[in-house]
Amino acid sequence: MKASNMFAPTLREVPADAEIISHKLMLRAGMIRKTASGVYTYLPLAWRSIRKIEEIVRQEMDAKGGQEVLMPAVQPAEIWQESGRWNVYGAELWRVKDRNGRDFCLGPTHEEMISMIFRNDVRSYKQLPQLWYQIQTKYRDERRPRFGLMRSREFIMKDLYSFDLDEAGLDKSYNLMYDAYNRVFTRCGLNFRPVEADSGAIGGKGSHEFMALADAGESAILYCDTCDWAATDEIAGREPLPVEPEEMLPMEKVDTPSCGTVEDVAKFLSLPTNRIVKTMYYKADEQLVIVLVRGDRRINEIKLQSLLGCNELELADNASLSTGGQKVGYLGPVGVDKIKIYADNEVPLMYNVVVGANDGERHLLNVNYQRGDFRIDQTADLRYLEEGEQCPHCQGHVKLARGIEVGQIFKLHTKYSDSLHVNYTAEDGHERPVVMGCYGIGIGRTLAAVIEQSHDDDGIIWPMPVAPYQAVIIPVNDRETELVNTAENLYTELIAAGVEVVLDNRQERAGVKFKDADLIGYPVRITVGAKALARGNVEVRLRQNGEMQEVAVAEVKSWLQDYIAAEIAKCSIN
Ligand code: 9G3
Repeated sequence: MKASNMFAPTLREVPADAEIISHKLMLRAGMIRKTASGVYTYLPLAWRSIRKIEEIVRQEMDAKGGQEVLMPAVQPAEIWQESGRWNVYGAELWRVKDRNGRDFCLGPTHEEMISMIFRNDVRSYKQLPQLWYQIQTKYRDERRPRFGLMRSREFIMKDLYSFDLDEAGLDKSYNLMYDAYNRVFTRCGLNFRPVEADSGAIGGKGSHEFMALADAGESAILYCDTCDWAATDEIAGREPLPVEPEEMLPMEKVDTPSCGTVEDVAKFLSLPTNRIVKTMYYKADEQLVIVLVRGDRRINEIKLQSLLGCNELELADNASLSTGGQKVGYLGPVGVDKIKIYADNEVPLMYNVVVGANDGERHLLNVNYQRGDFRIDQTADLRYLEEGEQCPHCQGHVKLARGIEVGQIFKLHTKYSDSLHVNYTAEDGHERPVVMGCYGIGIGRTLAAVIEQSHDDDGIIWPMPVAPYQAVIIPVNDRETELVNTAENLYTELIAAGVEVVLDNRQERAGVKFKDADLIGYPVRITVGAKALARGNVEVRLRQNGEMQEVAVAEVKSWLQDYIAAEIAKCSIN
């Protein structure tokens, strides 16, 4: 490719709405352009990298027995009505009408669609298992699209669906995909961790998210600094540590003026916050409930909502607490009879705790659940696991990291086979529901994550396997014939050898070409200059560490082929 013709509109500055580095760099390197909020055009450089990521994905899906299909993006409302999801999703489901006014949606995912295809044409157990996947554009009308390709309204996803005879079959398919995902992200040069994930609203147990570690990540991961345990902060948890028994002291009511928070009360009473029990009122589908958690912990509303099984969950505002003149900050469980009380697992083990007195600006000291001072209707793991706690699996310690979710795998069990009656005829002649799994990879997100993890102040540093081009040749001027001819001949030789190389033949100063080369992030920069050429050499510079060396013109091709092979091998997996 000659730079004089390459469409890569690089920028010195970026629009203010680009907040994270990958978004800024993809705009500045002339890789993407915004067409509408959350809707992007992939320009040539981005599209080359996207296609390389897709090729890696295809190879690994096919290696596990995946069969590639391409389903429509436009989906008839009927299949979503049959699965019961048409009314579950709100504005995020991108609904459209056809010329006859019939309802469709632009597919955000394809469980319904793929289930119909299976239901229409697969009958016998002999045909199972089946692993079907596609790489296709998805639509989700996000309320707040941002961060470029990280959270867009139209995005490319690889989604694979597995169909098995039974749970044992699903476990096998799930493990095949788990392994395939480790291979895909390793080959893309990503630093990632598979983490146990909340299987969310789509039901079924068993889900892992593949997180690319990055400070710009929207997900919080907790992992152990010693063993390979890792989980999203939404589900991470551990058994309560054993508590030293104490003599239960007599309950006592004390004035605690202007102590609205746990910290205020702890300071006023010169007690650590872990001697206080926080009392929070929530409205669960309009029903008031009380949640108790140790004073130094945070309530995990994902776990709470899952326990309560409610659709809406929000902290009760003061207005709904006006019962009996109670004040926020002075609420407690003692003496409460009508409202259901849920407590985190740590609470019933505590001794001589402090709670709000439900009586003006006062607190109760030495409250003991084990003495019956207050009621708990249900105890569960309702808190966030905190950084620094002991690992749930070993003596190591919990660390916190941000992550970009680039892949997610789910065990669906028979969620869709039940709702959509997707059955097969078993060996014994009985109809059985097929057992499903679904497995997604965000292709654009993977590209963005690579850039988040691999850049410097000058621009992108591409891992070789997903670089848009592998090398750039820069003649330092366009006047000296020998210099220009050497650059041209080298370019022709490398193209003939199958090296993905750009010749920067623009009428620009060398400095501009060097800046663009660093911004775009070509892994290798080959500079053709008079001094080195006088010695029969060109200068080769590695983008990943700035190392420079002279290589004889005649040696460049083999030197480059070896370097490219070595860099790809660094990202390969056994
Ligand atoms: C919707 C809308 C948004 C959605 C969904 C449905 C997420 C939805 C979950 C999944 C599960 C897996 C196959 C590939 C991997 C992920 N957002 N999910 O079902 F209607 Cl608007 O998509 N699907």
